[in-house]
Amino acid sequence: MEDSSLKRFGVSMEAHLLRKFDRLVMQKGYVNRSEAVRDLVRDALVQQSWDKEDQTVAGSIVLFYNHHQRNLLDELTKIQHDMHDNILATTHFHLDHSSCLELIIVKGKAKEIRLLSNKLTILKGVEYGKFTVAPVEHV
Ligand code: NI
Repeated sequence: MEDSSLKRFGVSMEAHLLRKFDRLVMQKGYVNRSEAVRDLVRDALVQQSWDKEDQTVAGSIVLFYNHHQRNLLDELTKIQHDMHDNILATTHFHLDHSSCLELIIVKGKAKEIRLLSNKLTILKGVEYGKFTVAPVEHV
């Protein structure tokens, strides 16, 4: 059984860093600093832990790309078909004449999902790729 009782601890940081942190707390709509710190810690733990273990994760891969790039659409399709077991959904948005945004919802073993994300984001023509997953089990 996890101990979920609240414990207090002191944190020291430079005044300018604290000012920036307080701005972040406000912008993100946290009730207070504690809530923001808890969120940051959870996030850091997820990032630190999920890729080391053979656990099931779920999340999204967001890709921005130029669809005029030669072979890119074929490559994107081929990779996703090769790993269809790990892909729950793919949604494509045409942003303007040449830019596309693709949202891929993924689920599977952390290692496999990481591989899938790497294969997609390194493709020539993919200008930006953002990969966000969390373990399916409670952290
Ligand atoms: Ni498009």
